[in-house]
Amino acid sequence: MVPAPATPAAVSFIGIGANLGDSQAAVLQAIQDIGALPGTTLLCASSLYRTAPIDSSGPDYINAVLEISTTLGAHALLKQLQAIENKAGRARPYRNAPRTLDLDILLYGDQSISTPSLVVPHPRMLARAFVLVPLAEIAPSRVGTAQLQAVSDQAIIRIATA
Ligand code: A4P
Ligand code: MG
Repeated sequence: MVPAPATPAAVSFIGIGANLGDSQAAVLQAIQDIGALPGTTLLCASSLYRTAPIDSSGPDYINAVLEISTTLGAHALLKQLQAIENKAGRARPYRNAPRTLDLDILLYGDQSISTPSLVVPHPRMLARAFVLVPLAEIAPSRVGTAQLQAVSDQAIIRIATA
């Protein structure tokens, strides 16, 4: 029998956010859960950051960004991330509501994806310090100085290593 061809691994960046309950514990648990996904290796985790809500409400957020290598396709990865959000008790009462855990695919290889359920690169990532600052920490070549400058009015404080 001819073995199935190996799925090539893609490097992907995942944004993590939480601002309900024990947000720091939820982010740390999510990092473990993502590293344990099938076909997935955690390459790098940013520090944890405390950030003021942007277009959202409630307590400050805890945010971080991960770099992973995964053989999951982008839509399969999204499904797995949503299962981790659900395990953390994610509810969606209204758009941009405070949340126990939010996992966004920021980048997936060099792919541009535009489907009803998945848009990559994440369409709002360049407008947000809570994405760009942790991304610049672990992948400085992916974020320009001008991009960081453009979000420098948004409150963000590094609080811990992951
Ligand atoms: N979806 C499409 N593209 C993607 C993608 N690249 N990654 C779809 C993940 N999901 C993607 O997401 C709604 C739908 O987006 C999903 O069903 C999926 O198919 P959701 O997680 O249910 O809802 P959401 O989180 O409210 O939407 P989204 O688009 O993730 O919100 P934003 O724009 O990312 O804003 N302020 C601070 N300080 N820190 C934060 O983390 N987060 C938000 C969320 C607002 N303000 C914040 C923070
Ligand atoms: Mg989301």
